[in-house]
Amino acid sequence: MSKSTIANLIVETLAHIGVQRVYGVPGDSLNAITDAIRTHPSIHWVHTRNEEAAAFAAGADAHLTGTLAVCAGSCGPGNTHLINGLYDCQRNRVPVLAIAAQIPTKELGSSYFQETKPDHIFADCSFYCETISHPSQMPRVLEIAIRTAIARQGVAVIVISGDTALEEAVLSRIPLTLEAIKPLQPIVTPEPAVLALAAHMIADASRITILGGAGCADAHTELLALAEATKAPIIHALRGKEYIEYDNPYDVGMTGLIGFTSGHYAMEHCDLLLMIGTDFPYTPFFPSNAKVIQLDLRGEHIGRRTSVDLGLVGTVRDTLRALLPLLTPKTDAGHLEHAQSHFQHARKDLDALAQPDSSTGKKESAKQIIHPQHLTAILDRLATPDAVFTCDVGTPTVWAARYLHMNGKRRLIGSFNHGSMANALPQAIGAQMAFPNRQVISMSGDGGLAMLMGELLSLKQLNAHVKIIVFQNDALSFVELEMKAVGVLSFGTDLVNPDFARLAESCGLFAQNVDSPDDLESAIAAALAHPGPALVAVKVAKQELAMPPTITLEQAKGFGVYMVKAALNHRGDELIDLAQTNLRALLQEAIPTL
Ligand SMILES: Cc1ncc(C[n+]2csc(CCOP(=O)(O)OP(=O)(O)O)c2C)c(N)n1
Ligand SMILES: [Mg+2]
Repeated sequence: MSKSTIANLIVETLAHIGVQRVYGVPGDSLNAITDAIRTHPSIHWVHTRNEEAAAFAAGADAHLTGTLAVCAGSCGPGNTHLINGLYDCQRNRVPVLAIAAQIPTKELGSSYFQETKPDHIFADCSFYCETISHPSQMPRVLEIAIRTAIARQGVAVIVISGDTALEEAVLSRIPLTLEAIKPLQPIVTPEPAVLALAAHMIADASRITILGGAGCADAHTELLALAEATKAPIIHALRGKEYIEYDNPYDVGMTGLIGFTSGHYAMEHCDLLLMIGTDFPYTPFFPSNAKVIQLDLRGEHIGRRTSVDLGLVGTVRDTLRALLPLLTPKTDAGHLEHAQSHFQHARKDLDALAQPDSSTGKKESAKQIIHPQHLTAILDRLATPDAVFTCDVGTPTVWAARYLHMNGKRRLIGSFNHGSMANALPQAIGAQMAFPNRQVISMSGDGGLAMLMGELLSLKQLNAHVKIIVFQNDALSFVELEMKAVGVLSFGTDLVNPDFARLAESCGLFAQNVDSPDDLESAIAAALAHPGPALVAVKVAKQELAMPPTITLEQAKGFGVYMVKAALNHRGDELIDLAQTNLRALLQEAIPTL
């Protein structure tokens, strides 16, 4: 190692544990760090147009590689731009280190140009946020930050002034190795007596349902063995979709606000719910009359969504391995079969909605509507077996949840816990940088894309071959839907959009607009085949019904109130629009009798 500055030591340490990329935007206060990266042989600077995008991209990189990813922002606004993306990383539980540069040390506390208090502003979106104010703290503070991000699977922030980064390192050792970090992922199981209690409860139950989440990531085999032994249907939370849904005969879909009927059915009809590695947040969707066993590595999560009869603290794979031998396999598959047939029915209905209008018997109008379900089904069919999908918060998340098929190799990344718009494009950038040869598809909302549209420029510059599919409904559609569901008139949700294809072309992308179902498949195929970044903006039906097929009385009332209000306000056109695009949804996704 060359004679080191603190900045060199930081970069050298990161490279030593395998970090290959640092996402960010440069700035005076970051100069020492960016210069150390410039001169380093194995670590690369990934230049985004906004620090928020850098944090989102680092999050996706960490999600896919399973290892630490790093982003950086200069002092003041460079820090504050990072925040939304870091919240997403923290809540997606991915290990990300943020390097937050600070103003010159001698100016601290004087309300200097760009001065902020990083330890305050990052406190809520990180597990660790410390300032390196003297060379003697290095490399210890950095090591603790790295270990915290990996051990707790979240964000750690180191704050450092430009002048401190330029100081000579006191210690030049780099003791941290990947091997030293790996044991931080432990094997945890509950004690045998608690497992025996769980086995008793399972033996006593006659209709068991499993709700699985992202905690099942490496436990597909064990989860299926549990379902087989208990004859239980498996519902997944959205973050569990990529790990649970594939090769899974017990899968009965998703529950929650954007889930579908079979998920609700399996939940409502069980007498024992097994929550496995999930922090599914929507209390009203839990069963009202069932016992609950919850398994989670984080004991503090147990019982925070619904009351739990037995909590199991442990890693999912290891705990299930310990529990399975204690179970007497059940023989009555009645509950499972009911749930499966309900699922097949719901799936058939959803798949029918993914057909173009003409194939559902609807009379062809002069200009056919493109249903977003149809678009997503085409995307699902044409994407490669190991494609990485990212989906924007808004209706693209709904369509991804319902129409993308996971297979154990494909990946799905969203902002499923933080729920931030504009996540898909920057996450796609991170995915593509981590896996340059994999197909990466960003399912972008027109609102979401516009929010971080500068990142279109990053694609060409970074040679990132991301394929962007814009669900162009000229609205903040999901919010409109939420407004309708509570009986509020749409307000502030219209979008006046540019010609997306021309815009993208001027950013160096291969691009097309599509407004007819007849052109859809060829346009998507051409974009996916293009050897570079590409965008297809698809004019999709605006008022497509995305609410769960199980519409609660409250929600149904809301729609009713909306219609009355709309009529009173002479918004007949909107009503007709809603009716046209949703008629078939309302007919085909009949409210189930639970
Ligand atoms: C940063 C941020 N601002 C606002 C919201 C509230 N919100 C949720 S979905 C949505 C609309 C998204 O619009 P678009 O990207 O066009 O997707 P669409 O639902 O229209 O398909 C909004 C405004 C949010 N989740 N995140
Ligand atoms: Mg939109």
